[in-house]
Amino acid sequence: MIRKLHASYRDYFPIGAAVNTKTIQSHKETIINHFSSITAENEMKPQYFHPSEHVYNFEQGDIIADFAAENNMLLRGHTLIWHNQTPDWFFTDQGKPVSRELVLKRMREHINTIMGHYIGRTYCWDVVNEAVSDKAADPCLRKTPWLDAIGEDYIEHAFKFAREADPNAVLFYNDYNECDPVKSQKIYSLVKSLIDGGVPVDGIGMQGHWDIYLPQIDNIKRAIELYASLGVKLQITELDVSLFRFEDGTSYQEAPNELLEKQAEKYGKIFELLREYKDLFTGVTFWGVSDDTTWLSDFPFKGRKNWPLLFDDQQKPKMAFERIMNF
Ligand code: HXH
Repeated sequence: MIRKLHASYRDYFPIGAAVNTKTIQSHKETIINHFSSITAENEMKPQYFHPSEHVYNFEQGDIIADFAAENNMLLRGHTLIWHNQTPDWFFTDQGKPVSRELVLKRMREHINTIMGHYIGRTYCWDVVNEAVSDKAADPCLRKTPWLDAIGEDYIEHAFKFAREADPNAVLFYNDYNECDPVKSQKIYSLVKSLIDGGVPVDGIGMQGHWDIYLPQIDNIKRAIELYASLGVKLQITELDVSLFRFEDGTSYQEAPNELLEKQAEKYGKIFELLREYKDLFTGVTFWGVSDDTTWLSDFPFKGRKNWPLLFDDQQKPKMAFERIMNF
């Protein structure tokens, strides 16, 4: 008898995983057994969808959307407006400086075409990803080509275009380091000013790229309460719990048991907290399926093996899985 993760959380929130066109085959059983929602790890980013002006490539995204539909899973769209994995053509005009109007027009067409293609299949979208700066001293908005080309109102335009493209999609602002007291305040201010201005933001996506030490549960709790005070929906959109502090370059061939125990404990506390706040959360998504394919084995150190997920390299449930299943 398989104990299914998503079934255990049926009365709480959908449980998702980031997948790609390879893992939906190689990890099919694990995905179907334990998750009720999927996100494309890369295939639904601007780079893939919109490689050059008026050229769209939905092939890879459709494979993932078909997999979701065949298996009755929710599909989270990730992501429309971002400074990474976005082609340069958006911000160029045959060697001339690009005009604000042209970039806005491209943004609208981009959002319209992509959301239109997946209408009725993606129930929500990360409309804008990672627009807030990290450092206390920096202005709230990260310096990006979108900001440079359009100005500070690029975010409100993105959300308005998104609402227009698919009025039923739940629209998220998504970011990382979202529990850091400085950054969470900036994210709060940004979303507050959008909502106060009547911009259609429905939710805040807390990425949740965490580790066994940080953020502390108290900071996660504080961030949840801060964001919830805006009256928006919340999701954890990219959860993983690294065995290493961000800047620590230590590497191991095997995951030390003592660290896996700490990880199980951290996951246990995180899910205890999320269950407590179940009325606020409309989804919790892991950034991968099992440890053999995690992005963290190439980031921030190329080739430094990590074990941040609930399933091991053989897709077997880890201690962390047991911990969040027993409540
Ligand atoms: C997420 N970014 C993205 O939303 C997701 O699409 C991607 O697949 C993986 C993670 C997390 C992230 C944010 C900033 C960042 C790196 C990852 O920037 C740094 C780059 C180098 C060093 C430190 C931070």
